Amino acid sequence: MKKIIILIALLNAFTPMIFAQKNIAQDERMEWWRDARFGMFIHWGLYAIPAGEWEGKEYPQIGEWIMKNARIPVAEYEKLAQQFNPVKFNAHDFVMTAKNAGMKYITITSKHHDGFAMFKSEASKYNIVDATPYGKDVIKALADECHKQELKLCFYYSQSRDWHEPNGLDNDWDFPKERDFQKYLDEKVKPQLTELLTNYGLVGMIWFDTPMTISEEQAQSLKNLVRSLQPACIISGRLGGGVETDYKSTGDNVIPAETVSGDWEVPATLNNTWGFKKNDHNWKSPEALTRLLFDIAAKGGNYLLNVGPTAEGVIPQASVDILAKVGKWMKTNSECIYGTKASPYKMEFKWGNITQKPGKLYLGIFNWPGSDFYLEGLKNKVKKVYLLSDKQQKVLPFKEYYNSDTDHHRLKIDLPEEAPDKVVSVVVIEIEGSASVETSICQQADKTILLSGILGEARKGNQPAELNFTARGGGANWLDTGINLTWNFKVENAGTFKVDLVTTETGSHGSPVWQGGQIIKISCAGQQSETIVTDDSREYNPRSQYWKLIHTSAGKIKFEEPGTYQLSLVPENFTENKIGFTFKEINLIPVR
Ligand code: H79
Repeated sequence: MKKIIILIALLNAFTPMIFAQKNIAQDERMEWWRDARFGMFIHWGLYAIPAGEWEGKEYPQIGEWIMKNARIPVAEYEKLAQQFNPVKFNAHDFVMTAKNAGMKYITITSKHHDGFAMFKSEASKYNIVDATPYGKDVIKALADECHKQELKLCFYYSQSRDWHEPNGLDNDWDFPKERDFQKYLDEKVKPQLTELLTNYGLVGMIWFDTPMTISEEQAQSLKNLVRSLQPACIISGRLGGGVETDYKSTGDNVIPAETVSGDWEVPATLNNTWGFKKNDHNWKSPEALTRLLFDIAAKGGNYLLNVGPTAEGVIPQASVDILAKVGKWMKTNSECIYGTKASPYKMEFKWGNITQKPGKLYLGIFNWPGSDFYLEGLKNKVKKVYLLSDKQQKVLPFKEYYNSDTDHHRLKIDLPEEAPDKVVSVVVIEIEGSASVETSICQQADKTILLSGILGEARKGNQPAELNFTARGGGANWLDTGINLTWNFKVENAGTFKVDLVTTETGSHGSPVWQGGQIIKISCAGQQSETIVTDDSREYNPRSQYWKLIHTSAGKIKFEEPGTYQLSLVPENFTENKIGFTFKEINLIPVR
């Protein structure tokens, strides 16, 4: 009997609907997304009206959180709907802004934490068609335009937080008492997801966010619903309940330090907010964004970059202009982004990073070296080298070196003196076979030795310890006494080297201000040095993707002869309020 009931339930769940022709394999579902690499996030909702200010007070945090940050009662916040009239909204403009930037998909907030639906919904009258003077379904207009222009349309949907509903999570100012979360899932979330996956054609993805306490069973039921309605629809990384999704999402604005396998995406802001804030003009530069796009692709991820339209329905001009500049670079260089795979190396380089396609490496050079350029550690035979921006593909001279003592490969390329592109110049290397690289740390052509934090081995006593890095640096748990970080590396040319200890500004979420003053002990080749890390008292801003490298001189080391050496770093006096040590790397620089 039980089996029959389960069977019926299953049949029901998979009742063929318009888009549910078959079960689709993961690879097939992810194909367009893996090729795309670059998408547009749109945070648009009622929060665009207050735009960061409530009752004369400005709120410094992210704009779409104003309802919670100002503890606005539902009855007050709801009234914003009566003012929401985005008459300047034009779906074509949104889509063209994305297309001109080279973006291949759009992910728009269909319902954010404030609970307001930007689409027509039978499940809740609190939606753009039924509750605003505007009265039109902007999601429908955007869906139609995306289908016409062959951009994938994806929906952000806040599945757990809903500050409008007594049974949704996280509104503790109107609804401090117990809630029936399951009832909210059944009566709002599931019906609305069904609407989104039924009324707007093929949906590229549902982007869930902030799962909070959603259970495994509840999350699984949302997943089943999406799968049953549109098997080709991707489910993003923040569903919750430990349920497997189609890819992983990094933290907001968090860029990994190294190449990461599998499918993942960085959701990121253009300024310091997602939803529009009238006074936030802290825009990232097009140059920085272009480099981030390349770097994220090189580490194996997608970049989902946000715009926050105004209450009138326009994307801020500053955002449009910045994205157009990224798009200008993409027009010449998109071959090194679309459909590429992560770098064969684990680490980024001082000069930039690498993407690849079968038989080709794309070197994205941010810091142009002048004429002599060296790529260390590539084992493949090189067939041809040229600039991606050069339509003629004029051959750049190159020479391959191999040192059998150290088993080290080095490729020298003669580049033009001047960078072809001030932001990211792309050098194409055609290789034989699939890319294969050395994993050991070797001395570079200029004789420096780079000990990246991420390549270090963390130990507590003799036990392995965890390392935690993002692009801005990191380290081990420095408060854990007995922690040390070691590197093994090969020295080809002996001599004396300066030890350059590199950290980045400020600390972690727990200690927002850089304290400085920590003592770092370094030992290598029987020599020891002790260094006090320099103070830098700027504020930590998790939404900023800029950081300053702080160089601290940590003495000298002499290598008497070539060979394999070990260096270890030991933190000495870390305490709760001295944890602001965001470690990046150590450079061993030859003293001439
Ligand atoms: O949709 C965007 C954000 O609104 C959402 N995710 C991205 C994609 C998001 N939800 N929660 N968070 C991000 C992180 C929450 C940060 C918080 Fe705070 C810190 C909540 C409370 C303290 C920022 C500062 C918001 C309120 C104060």
